[in-house]
Amino acid sequence: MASDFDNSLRILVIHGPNLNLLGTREPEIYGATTLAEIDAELASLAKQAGCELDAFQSNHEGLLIDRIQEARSNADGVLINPAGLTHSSVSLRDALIASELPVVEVHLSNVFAREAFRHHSYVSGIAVGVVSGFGPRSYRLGLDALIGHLRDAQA
Ligand code: CA2
Repeated sequence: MASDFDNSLRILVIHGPNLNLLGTREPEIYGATTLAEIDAELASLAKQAGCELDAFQSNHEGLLIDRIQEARSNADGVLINPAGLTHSSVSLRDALIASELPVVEVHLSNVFAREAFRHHSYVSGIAVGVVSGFGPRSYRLGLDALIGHLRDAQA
């Protein structure tokens, strides 16, 4: 665990490809909230809970994998919306496994109410849990669940 000397937990939030467009396109599916607003709210919730939070978005699979590899030594858990890579990336799954960190997967939309190709996730099987379908609230619920999981493991 990264925090050997104090009780504060470090959470890495990962946003996959195209999520930088949130609030600017397809609001009927993904809502009007921007990614910056989601990150600001998560940072505030984490602070209230006494946790440190770092958020990272990229449209490049390799950069996401690099950041997850780094997290092994500087984070205690990962909250991730892998976006389209959810349904395609064995490499992202492998990086999450290699990090040996607890992972919570979140989705804004209910992927099971959408096209069949969105029903399979390469991440869900290695995640502690999945939150899908609640818009930006999915991130808040996922963060709360991840912090709760990490605190249980500390006890
Ligand atoms: O519902 C989710 O959070 C998804 O992870 C979003 C992905 C989609 O491929 C997954 O099946 C479910 C798509 C992210 C694209 O985000 C956009 C945001 C605004 C405008 C266009 C795309």
